[in-house]
Amino acid sequence: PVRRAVCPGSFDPITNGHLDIIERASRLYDTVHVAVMINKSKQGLFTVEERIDLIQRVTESFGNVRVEAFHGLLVDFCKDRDIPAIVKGLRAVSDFDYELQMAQMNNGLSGVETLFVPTNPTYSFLSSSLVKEVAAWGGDVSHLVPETVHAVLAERLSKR
Ligand code: COD
Repeated sequence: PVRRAVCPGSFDPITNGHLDIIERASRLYDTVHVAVMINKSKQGLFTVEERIDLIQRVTESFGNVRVEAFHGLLVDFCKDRDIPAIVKGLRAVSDFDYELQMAQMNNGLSGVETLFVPTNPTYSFLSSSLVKEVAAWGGDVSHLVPETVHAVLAERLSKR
């Protein structure tokens, strides 16, 4: 049987921290679905289509990653695709409270399991929002996001 997992998130935009978790998941599972949440109440820097395009470009070489948008409950995304496992990165204890709550809620809703991968310490301080803030003020984020993302980010912020 095909072993599937999902890496969900906002990915606005994808960072090296996200990419590290997706790559590690892609070595453990046959197919990894990256699920990009559509959040109508929160406008991002990138549209969902742009985020998907960037993720596809930077995960293409892994060979087993599928990138899709979703709205509604993550457990429904999992149910529709027969995905039994959610893979999440844990950066610090501060992530743990909320992640544990979501994992338990999702398991209670549908039986889906959540597996936590400890973040590569190089990226434990990294988030999409900090990358955007630092880049917006001209800080160097080239070591924090894939090259493709860095180029698009610089172009996007220069137009604001
Ligand atoms: N290193 C490693 N991993 C990282 C890093 C990093 N530096 N940064 C982020 N990650 C991983 C984490 O696992 C994180 O959870 C994931 O990437 C996504 O991060 P973001 O910031 O892009 O996404 P979030 O936190 O906005 O995503 C939240 C979800 C979309 C996962 C969540 O809101 C959700 O499941 N929503 C769907 C609605 C639903 O089902 N709600 C009920 C939940 S119980």
